[in-house]
Amino acid sequence: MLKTFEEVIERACHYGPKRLSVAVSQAEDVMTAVEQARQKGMINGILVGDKEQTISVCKNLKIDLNNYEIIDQKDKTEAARIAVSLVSEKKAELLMKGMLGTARILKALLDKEIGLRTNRLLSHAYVLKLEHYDRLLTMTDGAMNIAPNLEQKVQIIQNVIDFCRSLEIEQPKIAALAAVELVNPNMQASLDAACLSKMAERGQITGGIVDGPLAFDNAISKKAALYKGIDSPVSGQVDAVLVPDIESGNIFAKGLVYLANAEPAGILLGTTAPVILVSRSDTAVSKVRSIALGILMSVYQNS
Ligand code: COD
Repeated sequence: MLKTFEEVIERACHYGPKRLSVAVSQAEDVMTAVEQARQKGMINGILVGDKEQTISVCKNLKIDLNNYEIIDQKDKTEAARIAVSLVSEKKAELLMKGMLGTARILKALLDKEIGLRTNRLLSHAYVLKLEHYDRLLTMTDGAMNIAPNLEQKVQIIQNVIDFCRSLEIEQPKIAALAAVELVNPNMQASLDAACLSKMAERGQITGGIVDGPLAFDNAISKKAALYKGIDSPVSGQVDAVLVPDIESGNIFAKGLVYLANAEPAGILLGTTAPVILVSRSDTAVSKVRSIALGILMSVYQNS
């Protein structure tokens, strides 16, 4: 089980280099991350974006563009589509969102002709390393599915179980979060969480242990759970949390990043190939970590 980003990066270096297609490359943090990942032997890059601006950014950063293939496309929507197509045509093994809005790249990914759709729901996972937690904590879905219903939550959980397995976690422990740990018929998240837990018990979700409803304190702390009389197989050892909707997930992750110094990594799941998807405001460090996660997921998908 990989417990830190250092371990994740070490493993990704071992599996690299993989071909990475970058959608809209002309940004310093994007190019800094891509170059660091290249220098570590994780990737070779195909840069799709405004060539003139990419050259200028790389000149400032002293990055030698002879190590890259560049496809010139100034229009961001078109650049996203080209970068996605490179992956669907198997000219690249991974995709990375560069300097463009999330919804724009998601639309290209969902495109019936060029996109990276599978028969699964696409969902996003944020991976966080927190100072006082002994392993990586994954949260889903705070970036793609706006208000998932139970059926969609089943798929989001299945995606995150597979992702956790790419981190060499044999039986990932997933908490379906709500505001309470008892079912309250007026709180949909608690009803869904109870169903998800039962569905995992009955084999309708496979490969991991799912428990819920759990409030976040009971998920993350065995002591808090026991204090409330809850004996949960996931408490205190949770690998991933399912949040009720995009707002709760987004606020959860950004709260930890800005108030608890968590450095996030982000990846899109359920696609034919992994998609590195972090916020434009996330640092180059986050982006390198996300590339590393993408490589592990790619290896897992193709194993
Ligand atoms: N997985 C698989 N297929 C999907 C998914 C999904 N998660 N979402 C939509 N589809 C398919 C639909 O079945 C349909 O065939 C097609 O895609 C279009 O569906 P729409 O009309 O619902 O999709 P859009 O284009 O209106 O919206 C899709 C988005 C992903 C853009 C939308 O859900 C969205 O805006 N999500 C939030 C993104 C965001 O702003 N994140 C910011 C946080 S960083």
